[in-house]
Amino acid sequence: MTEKVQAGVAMLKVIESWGVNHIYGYPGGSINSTMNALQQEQENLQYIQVRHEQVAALSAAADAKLTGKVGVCFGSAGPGAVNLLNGLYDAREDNAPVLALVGQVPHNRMNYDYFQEFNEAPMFDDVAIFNRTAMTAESLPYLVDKAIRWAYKENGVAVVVIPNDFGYVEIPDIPYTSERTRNQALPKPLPDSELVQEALDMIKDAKYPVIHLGQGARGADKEYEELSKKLQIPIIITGLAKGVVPDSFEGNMGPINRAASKVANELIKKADLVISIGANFPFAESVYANRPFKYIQVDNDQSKFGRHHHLDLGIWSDAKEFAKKAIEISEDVEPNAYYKAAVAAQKDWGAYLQKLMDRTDEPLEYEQVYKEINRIADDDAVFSMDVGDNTINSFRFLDMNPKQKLLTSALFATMGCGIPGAMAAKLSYPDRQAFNIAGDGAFSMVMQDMITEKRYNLPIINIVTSNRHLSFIKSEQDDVPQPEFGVDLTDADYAKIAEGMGVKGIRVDKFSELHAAFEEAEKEYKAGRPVLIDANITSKRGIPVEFDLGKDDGSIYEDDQFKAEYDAGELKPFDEYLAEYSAE
Ligand SMILES: Cc1ncc(C[n+]2csc(CCOP(=O)(O)OP(=O)(O)O)c2C)c(N)n1
Ligand SMILES: [Mg+2]
Repeated sequence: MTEKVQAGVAMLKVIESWGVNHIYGYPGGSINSTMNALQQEQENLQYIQVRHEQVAALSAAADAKLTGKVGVCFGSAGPGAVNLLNGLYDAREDNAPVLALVGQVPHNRMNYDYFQEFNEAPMFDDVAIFNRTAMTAESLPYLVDKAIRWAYKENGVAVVVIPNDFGYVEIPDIPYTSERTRNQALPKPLPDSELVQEALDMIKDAKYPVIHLGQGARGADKEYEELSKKLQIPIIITGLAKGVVPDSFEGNMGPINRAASKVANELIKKADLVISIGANFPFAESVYANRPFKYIQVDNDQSKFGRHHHLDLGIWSDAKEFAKKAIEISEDVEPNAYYKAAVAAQKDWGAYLQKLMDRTDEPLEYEQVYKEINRIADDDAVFSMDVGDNTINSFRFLDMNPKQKLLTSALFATMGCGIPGAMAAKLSYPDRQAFNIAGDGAFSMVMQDMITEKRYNLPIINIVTSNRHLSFIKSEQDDVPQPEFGVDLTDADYAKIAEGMGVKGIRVDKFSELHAAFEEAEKEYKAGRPVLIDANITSKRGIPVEFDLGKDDGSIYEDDQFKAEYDAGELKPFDEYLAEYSAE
């Protein structure tokens, strides 16, 4: 006779079979059969009790972004389900495979306007690529297996709604997983040599070519460094490609747009050819859609061709394979003025940032905080970066290499992703150092979950950059004719709040206290405990380098008032470098 197993347990066994070892969520009456199953499976699947369902979904999304493996979260019917949505949208926007289990009232209570009963399907329809309600207990494990397959296939969110009573029902204990057929990697598209040759011909004809590298090039750092040098083409990157080629590589000009380096923005304005490699970013319409450069796009997904700019050549290829082929069939380009000028300009930009980081006087500023982060960061650290000015500052000041990893809510850009990302990093990679870097606004959206760091002994280094403002939005208000309004924050002592949750909190008000604070924080996390540094910085704005300042011709770097405001006397327009090296 076939053995029996509870449907909820069978469902969890399917999830485990896909290599998942932890699951984030929050209990509720309508998900209690899953809680019952989690209790039985606790040796095989760790339940992480968060304090807000959005943290569960954001953490699951972060797991997936970090490891490529499906992340799993759950919430109860009605309010729990609604709270999940924020993190699920983050997963959708950043193409992260996530499974969300959602509670529902017992099936025989459905459609009677029962307590917390909602028609949940329409709510998840937009965010999910797979969205089903279990109709029988027997189908529950089967349905979850199918949902995981869809999450992987579409790199998106799969939702399974579970009428609570089904989870308790005894069903046949037979294999429900299809996981053993999973490890069949998709073939990588190889580039057509003729198309690569066509691209090389276009590069030869271009005066100011630029490679725009996205995270599709992860793992191809050596190849792109080589290609950049060989063809004398500077690289600009999308935000998520930070660390794909090391920041120390001379040809890496950093990201474009607002959270950018000066030189990357200048180069995109100058470019007559852009070669985009596995790159996605949300600002194409304003940053480069209407610029008159020629455009080559390399992507492993042909449906993405042409989405950012009119396409002159599309090459369906894996990013690394494209670089290898281009290196193989191209000839070396002689060192030229354009590449030299870009390298020199970027060096000066780097020196400018370093000068700001090296300041030793008061008051405490964010650059000094980043210098300390760089000082204590391991060479395979994970930086979970929340949304706000830290987006700009992390791109500029973190000194990253390809072994390290930056996590954020990139396209959805939700505040509150910092703690969930750092928790996911620590749970997925217990041996790697994890930072949460968040502004005071973003931190206070999810700070209750410091207690989750404490509960599970996740030694995370939490850094709060307290500037008592929503500075990122304040700057936006400053850039248009409107007064600042609603962007100041009432100050709080986040170190004390941490202490109240049993986490060591270190408040830093002065630069002179900063070094010691980081030393103390290091001791704490090395002892296996989370720690928080509340860095009380000023509300100073970093130098704006984005396009829409009305000075598209580079003359902003000749404006003494602008340069004085940002302590940037040494910065000069890119054309000056070009003139210098062309005259050599
Ligand atoms: C959930 C959510 N609400 C609002 C926003 C809009 N927003 C983007 S950045 C930002 C300010 C962030 O403030 P803070 O965390 O203090 O960082 P700061 O910019 O001051 O360094 C806001 C309100 C958002 N991205 N996400
Ligand atoms: Mg702030």
